[in-house]
Amino acid sequence: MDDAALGREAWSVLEANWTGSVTVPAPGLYPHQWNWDSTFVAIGLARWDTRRAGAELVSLLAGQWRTGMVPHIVFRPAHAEAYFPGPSVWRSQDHPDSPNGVCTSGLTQPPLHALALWWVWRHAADHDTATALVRRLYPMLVAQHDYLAATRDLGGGGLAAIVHPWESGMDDSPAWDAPLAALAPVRYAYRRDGLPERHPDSHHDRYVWLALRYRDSGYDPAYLRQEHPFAVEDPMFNGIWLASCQALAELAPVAGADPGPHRERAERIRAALLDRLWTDGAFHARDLRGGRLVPVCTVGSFGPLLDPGLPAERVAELVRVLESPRFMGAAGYPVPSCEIRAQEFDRSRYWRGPSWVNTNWLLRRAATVHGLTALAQVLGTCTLRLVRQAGFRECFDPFDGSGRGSRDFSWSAALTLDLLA
Ligand code: 2M8
Repeated sequence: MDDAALGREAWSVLEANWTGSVTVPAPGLYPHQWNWDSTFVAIGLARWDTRRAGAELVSLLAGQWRTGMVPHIVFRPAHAEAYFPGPSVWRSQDHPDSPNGVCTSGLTQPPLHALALWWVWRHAADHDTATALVRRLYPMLVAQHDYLAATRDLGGGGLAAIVHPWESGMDDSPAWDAPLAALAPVRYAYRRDGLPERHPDSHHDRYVWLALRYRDSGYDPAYLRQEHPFAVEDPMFNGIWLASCQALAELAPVAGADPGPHRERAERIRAALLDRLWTDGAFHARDLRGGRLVPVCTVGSFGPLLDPGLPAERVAELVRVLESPRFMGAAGYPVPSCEIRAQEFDRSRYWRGPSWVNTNWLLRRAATVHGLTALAQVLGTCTLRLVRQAGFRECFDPFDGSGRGSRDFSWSAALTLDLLA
């Protein structure tokens, strides 16, 4: 299939998943608006349709809480309980800080929003629309970053902690196995049907149990600090936050604001990443409750590469790991979501092995900011080969490139549009 035909197919997926105000991740399985999915959709649309890229971010931020937290799901009322856990589980409307008239979850996802807004602004065909968008969204993104700094620095070292695997966007990554295993065994009555490969063992029960505990605390920051049993500093979440701080610094003058505080925060995050998460030639997640670094390396380990200011020797070490047989060197199709040599690696299970278009895009962006053009080229070309061969699937087998999970997946289509540019 030539580039033009692939681009047309990507557009038709995005059209089909567009509700008139938001793009849902995939038909059927994900009938609501998901947080980082919408940021990838905005990135993909940036060069082609400034208004719709902006609308995607605006509709997502309509779900922002008064605390600054941007929720991981913004529910569409017509499909309220079509996904579990739905609004009746999260009960956002009972909380005084939730937005009026919008039902959301109570968790967040990687803070890619400022980078996505910068991408839209930087590539916009319609410059006036993009400038107005920056002025409108800038204060909301400042509030988001302030929330992370004030409420999520549970380790006290300058990084944001995730309090649930869903917050990582890489739900059942082996990086969360040990912190989840340390939880008291739970059985929860509800289960989603039909997806045996996605939630092995009793992980899904633990996900629901963790969400309910947080909800029952009243989404209380003090509960998170003192009692919540899952708190992890993830290098991907924090690498994305750092890149978004740098993006906010670039956008600040457009909004008539001072870029200084964003630059300073980016530097603090970089220092904390190096100090707290670096070991054995790579970044590793830190389990704050277990008090240790998680040994397994995943695609999340490369998140801090998004920082152009990462010291050169660290960049070189990370790229060595990325290109080694632990990741790209032994995979036919980059980048496996877990290192291939790990016992937990599973080529067919969701975030435990398959390759994903969104993380490939992030690593291609990281390669670009470090001037690693050959690596960026390989990541772009191989990702396009995946979608050409297997379609806009949710994820892909890293050895043979066959598709896994949902079909017609929005971020796979949207980022294809960007890669074709
Ligand atoms: C997956 O996560 C949801 C929960 O948020 C799920 O498993 O049901 C992840 O791949 C996540 O990254 C993504 O945002 C979401 C929607 O595509 O699906």
